[in-house]
Amino acid sequence: MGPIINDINCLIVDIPTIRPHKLSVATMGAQSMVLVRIQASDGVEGIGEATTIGGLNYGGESPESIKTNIDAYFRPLLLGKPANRLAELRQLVCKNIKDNHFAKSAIETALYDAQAKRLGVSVSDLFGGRVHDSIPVAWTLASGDTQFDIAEAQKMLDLRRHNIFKLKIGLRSPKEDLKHIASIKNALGDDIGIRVDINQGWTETQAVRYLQALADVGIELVEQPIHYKNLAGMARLTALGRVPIMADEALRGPQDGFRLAADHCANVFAIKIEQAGGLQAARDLISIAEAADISLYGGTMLEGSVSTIAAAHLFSTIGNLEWGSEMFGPLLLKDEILKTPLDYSDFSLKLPTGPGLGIELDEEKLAFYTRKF
Ligand code: MUC
Ligand code: MG
Repeated sequence: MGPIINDINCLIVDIPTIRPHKLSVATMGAQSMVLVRIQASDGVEGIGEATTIGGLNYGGESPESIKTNIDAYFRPLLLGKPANRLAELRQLVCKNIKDNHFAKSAIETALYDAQAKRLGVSVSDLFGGRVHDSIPVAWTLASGDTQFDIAEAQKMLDLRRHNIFKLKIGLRSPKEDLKHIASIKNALGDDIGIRVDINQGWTETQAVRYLQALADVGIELVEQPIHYKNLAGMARLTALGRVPIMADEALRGPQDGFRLAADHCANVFAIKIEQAGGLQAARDLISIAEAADISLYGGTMLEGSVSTIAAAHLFSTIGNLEWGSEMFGPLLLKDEILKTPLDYSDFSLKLPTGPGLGIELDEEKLAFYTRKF
């Protein structure tokens, strides 16, 4: 008989950010990560993570709801089930639990970590193996202060950590945002790629009015400018062809991806393993994009190291990750819960070579940052 799932433990880990992180939906001073640890009868442990932005500011799942739902629904459903039958487990979970994509992703990541460790391979091997050993990583400038952002970007360039930047806009008026973008663009020069993420902060009318201005100041990509449900609007903005449009919040799994591709709602898909519903769902989404000639980008929910590296394993298997990634979440945090932090150098994130996710938790740090109820 194969290994069975013996236990599932779920904790919330709170770590402050290095500076306030300002999005159109929230200002973050800390990140709350839900860590899932799954123990199997063969002694193998798998780790997964579910992390969202600003409690319920970004979407329908919060750290607290994720933990409650894992403890109350996922755990009893999965205890005693075969730990190595990943496709069967995914079907069981999807049949019995609707939505809850972030929680599903944490559970599935832990199962993949354990299964890869069991087989002595890395998680990327379970998705066909790496095409890349490292992934380009953009940094998000979101302090809310133009001069601070410029200094931060210069520092990242000097450190050779990031040479692509994403600006969070949509909190201020479009005119103020345009001034902010132009100052940063002028300071950094033409060779540095700059994108913006509006996080649904604009109406379609504002987007019609200001997309050309964004293109004129040198913005290369515009992420989720309008409400995630306004797919017809996304299609109209994409058809304008003023600047490439990337879908983020609108992509909550393969079915959304299929609809967006069929209706030409975006030029680029931001792939997030949590928003998609897990590694396998994200892989399905990637295949839909590839079939539709939609470009790919590795997106983040500002996850900590566990989910960041899980996503990176999957992204390393993509032939053409045309727009790179933004897997910088751990760098936004004041401290790290891994024994060996992830390797960010030469403007990219290096994939670890060890089995599973290739990471190890620092139990003391974890205990220190774990929320005590
Ligand atoms: C998002 O909407 O893409 C990614 C980078 C960042 O600063 O926030 C996230 C979420
Ligand atoms: Mg986004």
